[in-house]
Amino acid sequence: MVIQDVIWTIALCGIAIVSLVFLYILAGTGKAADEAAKSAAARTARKIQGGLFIILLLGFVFGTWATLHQFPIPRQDASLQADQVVDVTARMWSWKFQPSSVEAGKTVEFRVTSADVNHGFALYSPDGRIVVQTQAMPEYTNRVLYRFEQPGTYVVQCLEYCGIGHAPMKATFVVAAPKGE
Ligand SMILES: [Cu+2]
Repeated sequence: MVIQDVIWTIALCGIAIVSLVFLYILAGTGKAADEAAKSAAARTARKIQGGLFIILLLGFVFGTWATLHQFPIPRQDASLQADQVVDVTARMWSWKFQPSSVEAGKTVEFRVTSADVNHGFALYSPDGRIVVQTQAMPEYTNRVLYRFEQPGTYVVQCLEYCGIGHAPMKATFVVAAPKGE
């Protein structure tokens, strides 16, 4: 079980416990109010409240599942089996790539880490769109898989404020045209 699965399970158990406590309180307060008021209007209001709560709850559960069940970051413990691997090291205030260019049309695994503080690794395509983004963290390697379709000179920019040299912490990264087979 990887850390993401553990956190996911804990979060789901937490949501379940909070929901049960909510339902318990809702049921208890509803009964007391009903007995005190003895009115049909109070009962109807309680039913509407309960119904709305269940609809909201189901909506949140479904929304969470639908948006998170395909976690967008690859498993960090499995081999990504990329055609090319680039080691990225961030430090105040520069980037180091090993190697410094890749070939378009083949998968690339970026292994991103930091030699000092947290940095944000963002790779912009020649037309200015972010195509790869992850955190550069000290003593940890984040892995991202990407396949470049468009050759050209890409720009790397730090997206996590890291001191006086943060804004100019840029570099270029070359994606070469595919070599003929
Ligand atoms: Cu920075």
